[in-house]
Amino acid sequence: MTLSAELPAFSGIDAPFEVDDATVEGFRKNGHAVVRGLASAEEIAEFAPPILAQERALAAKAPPLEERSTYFKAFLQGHNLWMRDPAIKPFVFSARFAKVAADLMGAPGVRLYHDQSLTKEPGGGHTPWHQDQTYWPLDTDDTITMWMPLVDVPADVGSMTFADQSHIRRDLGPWVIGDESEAAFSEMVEREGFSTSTHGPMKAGDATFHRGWTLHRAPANPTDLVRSVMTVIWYADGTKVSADLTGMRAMDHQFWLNAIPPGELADGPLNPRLWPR
Ligand SMILES: O=C(O)CCC(=O)C(=O)O
Repeated sequence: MTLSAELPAFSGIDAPFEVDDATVEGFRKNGHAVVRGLASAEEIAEFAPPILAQERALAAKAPPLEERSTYFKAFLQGHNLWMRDPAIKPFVFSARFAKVAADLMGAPGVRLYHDQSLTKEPGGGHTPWHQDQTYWPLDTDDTITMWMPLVDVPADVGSMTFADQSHIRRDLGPWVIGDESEAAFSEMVEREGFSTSTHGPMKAGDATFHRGWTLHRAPANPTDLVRSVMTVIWYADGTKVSADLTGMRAMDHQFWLNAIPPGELADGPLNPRLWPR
C-alpha cells in the first residue's frame, strides 16, 4: 500500500477548495479578500442550527440594546463554540477552511486561535474601526480571521469595510473596539488617505478573510434581520507567544493560549494544528 492510499480522504466540510490566484494576490496586497461559496447551502443547513442555538442562548441573557455600551451594541459574542457543542466542532476544525487560511497567507500550516460567533441583532450598532491583533499575544504577522455569514446578508445590513493595505503598517495604535477607536481610526483613515473596500452583500457560506493587523469596521444593522456570523481565527504553525502581554493581550494569553510562557511555541491544548492534518 502506498503512503497516499493510507492518508484519509478529505470529505464533507473538510473537502478541499482551491482559491484562485487573483484572490490570493488581492489578499496579500490589501490584507483582505472574499471567497464566495466556501461552504455550500447543504453545509450551512447542517452547521448553522447548532451555532444559532448558541446565539439564541446568548441573546436570552443579554440586557436590552439601549442599556449597552457601543461595544456590546455591536454584536453578541460567543467564544469557542466548538467546545460547547460537538456538532459545531467539524465546522471550526474544517481542513478546507484552515487550508484556505494557510494558502491566503502563504503559510505552510495553521493552528486554531479560537472561534467566535458574532451576531448583530436587529437595531444593533456599528462595529467601530479596530485592529484584531491589538488583542493577540502572538509573535507573528501571520494571523487571519474567516468571517462567514450563516444567513444571507443584504446590502442594507452589509459586511465589513477594510482599510486597504493597512496590515503593512502593523500596529497603528493602542485603541481597542469602542468610541475612541472609531474616532481615532476614522481620523487616521482620512488623514493618511487609506482607500477602503467592502465586499458588500454576502450569501450564507461566502466568507471574507482578513489579517490580524488589517484595520476594519462593520456598519450598524437598521433592519429586522439577525446578522448571524461565525468566525474562525488561525495563526501560522510555529508561532511563539509574544513577550508583550500588556493591555487586552494578558486576558487572551490566559484564555486562548493556556498561559504558555512568552517565547515558547503557541501550541496549547486549545490550539490544534488544523492544516496540514
Ligand atoms: O462582525 C462584526 O461586526 C465585526 C467582526 C470583526 O471585527 C472581526 O471578525 O474581526
